[in-house]
Amino acid sequence: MTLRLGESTVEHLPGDVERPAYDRAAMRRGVVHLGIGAFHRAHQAAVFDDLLGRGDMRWGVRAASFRSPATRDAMAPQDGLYSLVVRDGAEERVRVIGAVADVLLAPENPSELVKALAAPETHLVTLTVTEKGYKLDPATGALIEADSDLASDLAVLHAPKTAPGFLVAALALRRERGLAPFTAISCDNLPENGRRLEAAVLAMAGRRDPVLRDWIAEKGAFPQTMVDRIVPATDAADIERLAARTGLLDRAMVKTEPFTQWVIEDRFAGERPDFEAVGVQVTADVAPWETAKLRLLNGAHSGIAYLGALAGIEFVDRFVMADTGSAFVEALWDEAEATLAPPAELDIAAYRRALMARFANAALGHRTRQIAMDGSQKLPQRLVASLVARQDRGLASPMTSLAIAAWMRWQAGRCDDGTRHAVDDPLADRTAAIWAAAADPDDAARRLLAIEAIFPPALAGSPAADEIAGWLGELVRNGAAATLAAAVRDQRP
Ligand code: CS2
Repeated sequence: MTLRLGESTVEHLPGDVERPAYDRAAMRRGVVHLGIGAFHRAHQAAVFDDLLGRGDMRWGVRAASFRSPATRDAMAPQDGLYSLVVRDGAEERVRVIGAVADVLLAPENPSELVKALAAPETHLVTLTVTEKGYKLDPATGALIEADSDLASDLAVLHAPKTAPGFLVAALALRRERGLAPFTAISCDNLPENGRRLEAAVLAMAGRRDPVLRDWIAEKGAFPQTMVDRIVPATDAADIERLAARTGLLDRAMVKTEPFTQWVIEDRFAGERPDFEAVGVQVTADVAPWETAKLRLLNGAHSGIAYLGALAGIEFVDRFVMADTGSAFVEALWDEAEATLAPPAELDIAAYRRALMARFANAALGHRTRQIAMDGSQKLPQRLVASLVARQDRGLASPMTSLAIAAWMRWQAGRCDDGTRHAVDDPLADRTAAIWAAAADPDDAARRLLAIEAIFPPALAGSPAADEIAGWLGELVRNGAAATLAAAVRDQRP
């Protein structure tokens, strides 16, 4: 039987595997992370590990899961240790990360998590709770009161259920105890993620106690961030391959690319690490970075996800290795780029070249279906924003429209070869009902465009709406592969 990675076995690892060079027993726990998935383990946790490695022992992480016990159950027997496997083509580097002290399961013991958040040594709270975890209506920015977890947190907060609920409960406790608030750092791919988190927390706190609300507004800090690293879901083959290489079983490993970027707005409520020393950019204005990343990287990702998954292309690298795939991505980027005001330090041409190479990293195994989930939450900032900005200037957006139409087709639950797939999206029931009621693809497109949480009302009846409806008809009639090929051909001069 293969031994499990953990404190007592880490010394058995082969010499080329990096491991924590600091004394984990001396690690304090200055960070609480909400939503420990693969992304956190490959991104922020690696940064805190770097800080610990430099001898600043304040930045160990207590992490929490909101739903499944899977991560806790994988990490607890490993004393929180896990491998970060960085793949670049044929090269692979393995590094054991020691920054995660423990993992709490929020629904199992909510008061333990509130206690951790309210602890005097907690200075930073980082969040990766996905777009839907903020419980805000994307169109209005108001709390989604129909959400049952949110309604429960608005009624009583002794056992919170939502991320904003936990933050408010803990901030109330900190205020009672005379402690400063922590800095709450949203690391989700949302525009103005810090403002949104702040809005959710203030709205909830205001219902409970206006004095608490004002205290948070005055003393709290919710910096904006841009986070970037491609982190495909780990599968059983990855775990076996790593065990064969290291001799130890690691059920919490994550695989990723060499590239990593974290830009944080310079806005902190109290103590913070020397982020700059470990490559994090701390800056006055994150928005231009965020917008460029959302519209270029994530916009292309979503287009690739829906067109690729419909056409039966399993991986992102397979999609961009085909001429039609890379031509589509370049044309989509031309459309998006025209809507950006990038920071002076960001060379968009170089960024696009690097991005295409990142997408083409065949060692990652990044599944189009992984990216396809939660489209209703992702589309507005990734694709619709560019489309609307272009329409305002009288510009057509054929590739952006095609990507949006492919999302619509995906929501129907059938791939081009006729196989059915589950639509993993908070609005899946609504979009399925639209497809069931629609007379034809044109009608389906019009009804889907009327979902105000995704599309601004001004889009209805516009030339862009006609273009989307036209593409949807073609996708249904001819399939994604043929539609994509024709679209790219028509683009060429
Ligand atoms: C992806 C992102 O799954 C998705 O929606 O577009 O997770 C993407 O890989 C990251 O934002 C890269 O930084």
